[in-house]
Amino acid sequence: MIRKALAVLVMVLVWIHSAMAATVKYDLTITNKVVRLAGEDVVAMAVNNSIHAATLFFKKGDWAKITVTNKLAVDTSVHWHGILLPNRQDGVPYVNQLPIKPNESHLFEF
Ligand SMILES: [Cu+2]
Repeated sequence: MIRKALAVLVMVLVWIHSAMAATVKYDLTITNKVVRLAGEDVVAMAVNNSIHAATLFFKKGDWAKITVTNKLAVDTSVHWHGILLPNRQDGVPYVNQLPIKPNESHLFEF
C-alpha cells in the first residue's frame, strides 16, 4: 500500500515538474562582421550581429529550441559546452550532426 502511494506521489511530482517547464526559444544568426581590433579592421564571426554572442537563459527543466541560421560563406555549427544534452544535439560537425550549410538553419532541441 505504501509503495503504491509512493509511486503515485512520484508520478504526480514528475507531472508537476514537467507541467512547470517552459519552452524557451532563441534564433541565432551567424554572420561575418568587420570589427576594429588593435587599430585594424578585421572580419570576425558574429552571432545576431554581436561579438561575443548573447547569453542564453534557461531554468532547470526548460525545453530549449534554438534555431541557428548560417549566413557565412562556409559550413558552421554551434557546439554546446557545460550542458548535459542528448549527444545528437551537441553540434560537433561530422560527430553529432552534419554541419549547417551556408544559408541553411538547424534546430537544436534539448
Ligand atoms: Cu567540446
